[in-house]
Amino acid sequence: MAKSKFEYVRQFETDDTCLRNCYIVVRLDGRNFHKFSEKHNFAKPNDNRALGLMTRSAQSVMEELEDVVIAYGQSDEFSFVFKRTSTWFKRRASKLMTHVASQFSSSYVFYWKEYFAEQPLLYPPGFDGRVVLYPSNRNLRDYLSWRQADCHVNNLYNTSFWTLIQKGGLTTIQAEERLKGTLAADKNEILFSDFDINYNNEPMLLRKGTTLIWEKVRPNEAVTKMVKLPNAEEQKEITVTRSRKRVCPHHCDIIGDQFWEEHPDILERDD
Ligand code: DGT
Ligand code: MG
Ligand code: MG
Ligand code: MG
Ligand code: MG
Repeated sequence: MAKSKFEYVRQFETDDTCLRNCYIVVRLDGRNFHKFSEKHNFAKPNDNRALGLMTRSAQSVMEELEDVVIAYGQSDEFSFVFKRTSTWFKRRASKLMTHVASQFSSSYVFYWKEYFAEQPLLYPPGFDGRVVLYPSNRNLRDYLSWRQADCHVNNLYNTSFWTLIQKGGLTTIQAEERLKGTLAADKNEILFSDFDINYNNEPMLLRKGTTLIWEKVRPNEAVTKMVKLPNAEEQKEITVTRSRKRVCPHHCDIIGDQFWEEHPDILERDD
């Protein structure tokens, strides 16, 4: 077909192909969730409905898009890791990122009612996205460790802050003052001696965030299928084993080696 004289405008498109061999991480973050959480009466410091909805939306991203091997979320953010050999959308960063962001956002609205039965959705939420490439398993694990450490630091602070207010009767300004300059050990101590709260007994979901991975439902269920063999006229019944997989949430430590040793299929070899 003859090209129109307008075709040249394609050349203005920039190449954003992600470097080969790298894990492609797309991180989404809720836009102005400070306000969104206030307007929708999120419980402080953590709202289980909101966390559940984030996880449900991330699950939808993994089920609908190809090649996401692990996702990690906390607060109003979720990171999605595409396998390093993925060729989905020719590894074009903008395609991958926008598909993740739009699938996530529409799912967040679609599933809202399942999590916030009594609370109407007052306006359309948005999520920003970014793409980061990690060339080695160490870099990728350090990235995920960084996000989980962030979850821990923020949750310890927020738990202490809101306990001082909700149980200690302090104002927000007094609570901020009380926590100024405190280290993790000090916050643990405040929670323990003043409020009888052992931070380590707080729910794993809140301390560790949510990790989603693919797991086999049942070890290789056998299915009988009619197939036409390549050089035969008739069909033949054969038995194939199909491993059905499902996205499963974990709320465990992903900084140490144990999780990775227990799930050796998530990462591809470095060489
Ligand atoms: P941004 O990301 O720059 O558009 O602005 P924000 O406001 O989304 O800031 P960000 O992402 O650094 O912080 C997340 C906000 O969301 C923070 O104000 C606390 C709020 N948030 C997230 N999860 C919860 C929750 O479970 N309960 C409550 N009350 N607030 C939450
Ligand atoms: Mg932000
Ligand atoms: Mg945000
Ligand atoms: Mg955030
Ligand atoms: Mg199209």
